[in-house]
Amino acid sequence: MTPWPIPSGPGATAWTPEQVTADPYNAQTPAAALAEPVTPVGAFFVRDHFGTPRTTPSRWRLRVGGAVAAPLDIGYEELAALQRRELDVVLECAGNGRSLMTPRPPGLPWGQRAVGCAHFAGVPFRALAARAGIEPGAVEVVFAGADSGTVHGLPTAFERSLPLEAALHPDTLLATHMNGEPLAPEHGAPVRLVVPGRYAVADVKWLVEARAVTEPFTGVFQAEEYVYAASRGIPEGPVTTVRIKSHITEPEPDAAIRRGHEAVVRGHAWSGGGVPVRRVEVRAENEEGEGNGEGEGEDCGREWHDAVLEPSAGPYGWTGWSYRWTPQRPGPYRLLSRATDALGDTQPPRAPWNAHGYGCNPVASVEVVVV
Ligand SMILES: Nc1nc2c(c(=O)[nH]1)N[C@H]1C(S)=C(S)[C@@H](COP(=O)(O)O)O[C@H]1N2
Ligand SMILES: [Mo]
Repeated sequence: MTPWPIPSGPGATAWTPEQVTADPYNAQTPAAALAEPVTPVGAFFVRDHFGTPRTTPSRWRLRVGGAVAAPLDIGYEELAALQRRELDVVLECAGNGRSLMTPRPPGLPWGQRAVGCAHFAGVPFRALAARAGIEPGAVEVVFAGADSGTVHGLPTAFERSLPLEAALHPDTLLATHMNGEPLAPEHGAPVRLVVPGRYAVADVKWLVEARAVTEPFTGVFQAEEYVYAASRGIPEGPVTTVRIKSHITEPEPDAAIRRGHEAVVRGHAWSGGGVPVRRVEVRAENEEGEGNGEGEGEDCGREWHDAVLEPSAGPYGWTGWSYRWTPQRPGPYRLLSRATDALGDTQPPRAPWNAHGYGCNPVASVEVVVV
């Protein structure tokens, strides 16, 4: 494995996620850590439904069965010896941003920081599928975690399925490492699934079973939770591909910016399905609808300006962007960012609403004051 640089700087090791619920533990990435190109593991958001099952690599086994010619059972050492792949991947909870929706749908009240970008290493699931020999009648693969509990009064394990073509995609990984370190317990140690470009509910942690099935899976986390339901204007069905989104990591909310001085507006943008980000635009609005100070004739703060994009960290990582802003007039401002991907999908002006509060990707905004 290539070593991965651990972010340095004041407080880098002290970053801890901001707790949203204690039991099970759910926490979002702190703002300072989100500004890093790669989110440090210790600061990375955590989404657990049932708590963290503990095991060790030496006790861990993965069963591959169901509609296969030759079921197999593999241990950590044997898995780790197979050909590996490394990818930068944005993990975003489908419920990220839910608290921006009105009325607020039920579910964890995530702000906009149930997201992070990490460098994962692992073995493509297809290598094991090839050994086991998926039978022709199979349509999906169900992936199961070691965790279980009660949902809607019924006992259930954490299980999610993928269509065969997604399960067998060369970038769908049985990940063992995150940012160059063996997976941490809260992020699925010793092995988790990573399905780049899909909402992170697909990334089953503490993976213990993969079974090929001949009928679409209807488990609670597939057919009841993590579905777009009662959507206004968007197709209903399971959450799959991550929607185009950007966030602003600098300046921070309520920052004071000096008039006539250049300030840098900065953030990341990402999309799903391996589709690259093509454009990020920034707009500065003030109360009087004034322009952003870049000269006369500005369209009263209603204009979008292209941000400069950094080289992306591969098809599934995020893209850093920046925009240099020199405000001329004092007062409160709202800075907005809007990303567009190579398919032309762009962030909507307002949070798109659905009953469970998924896929919330409105233009990002931060309020600052020019002094
Ligand atoms: N086994 C298991 N895998 C799981 C979950 C879970 O509760 N149990 N939560 C899922 C959800 S909804 C998300 S958003 C991601 C979060 O991954 P992280 O905690 O490593 O950030 O894990 C997914 N994988
Ligand atoms: Mo999630």
